[in-house]
Amino acid sequence: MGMLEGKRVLIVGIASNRSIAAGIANAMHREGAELAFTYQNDKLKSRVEKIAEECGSNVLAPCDVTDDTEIERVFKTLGSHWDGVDGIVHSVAFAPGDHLEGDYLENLTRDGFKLSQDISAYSFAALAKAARPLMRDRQSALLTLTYLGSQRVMPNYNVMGVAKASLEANVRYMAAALGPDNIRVNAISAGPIRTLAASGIGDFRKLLSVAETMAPMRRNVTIEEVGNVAAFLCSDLASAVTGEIMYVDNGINIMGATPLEK
Ligand code: NAD
Ligand code: 0WE
Repeated sequence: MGMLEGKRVLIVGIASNRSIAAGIANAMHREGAELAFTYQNDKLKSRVEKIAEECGSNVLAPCDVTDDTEIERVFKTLGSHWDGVDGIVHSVAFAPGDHLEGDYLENLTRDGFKLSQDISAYSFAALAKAARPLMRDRQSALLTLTYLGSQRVMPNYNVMGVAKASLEANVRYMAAALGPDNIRVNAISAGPIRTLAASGIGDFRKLLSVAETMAPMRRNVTIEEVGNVAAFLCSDLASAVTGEIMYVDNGINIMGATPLEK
């Protein structure tokens, strides 16, 4: 029996079949979960539809996470299909492109800071707030995606690092608030992966090759590997795990320096 048999999970954050959320959806489908999906805008609708179909789902709703009424509507829609929700995967981040390069302060604006916090950190709590009535008292789980740039300074990650630090603190405060409702809250801190969100980044190839060299496993992570850990964290096998930031990065985060060349 799959580890998510009988679980109903909402996937937020698919933009293509390379999205981390697509790897998570596939792993969760394989493990027996019933899935629903959101898409950010009409441009992405057909791609998400295709992945939903491959996962045996036709439950789809638009959701731009900056819009409270769209968030509300998602759970109205879900409430009409399902009597409750057992999991939400939040795989969403955004900062203005010009903020993800060069000197942090030179390129920082009040609006860029606000928008990155809104989309990348607040939205996780906003989804939890709206979903709480459907998720309480059924061994449910919330999961988000973060990156090491929250804890260490990574070149060019800049304002996103600050937003991810906020997201990770959100995980802990949400875990403390929702534990009494039997809702767990965790994050996966993934190593770098080539997705749409990464394709806009100059020198991402270089970052991937540095990561491969630094990682104890000497390779980069795949969306399938992230998907497997996501399925575990949203399953009852992880029933005592909450407030946790779990690294799925082939060990990069433990290193103090790159291995010395021979
Ligand atoms: P992706 O581009 O496939 O996914 C990002 C998603 O964010 C897209 O589906 C996009 O539609 C969504 N999004 C952005 N603004 C939105 C808004 N206003 N409303 C609704 N959705 C919005 O890229 P990805 O790499 O799969 O990113 C998913 C998550 O994984 C992000 O939180 C990212 O920070 C995190 N992450 C990525 C990497 C990496 O190297 N790719 C590493 C660690 C963590
Ligand atoms: O969280 C991210 C990236 C999220 C992201 C990506 C973009 C590109 C397009 C947020 N906003 C935007 N805005 C855009 O206009 N990652 C973990 C991937 C990533 O991005 C980096 C990285 C890594 C890793 C940026 C600089 C350095 C490393």
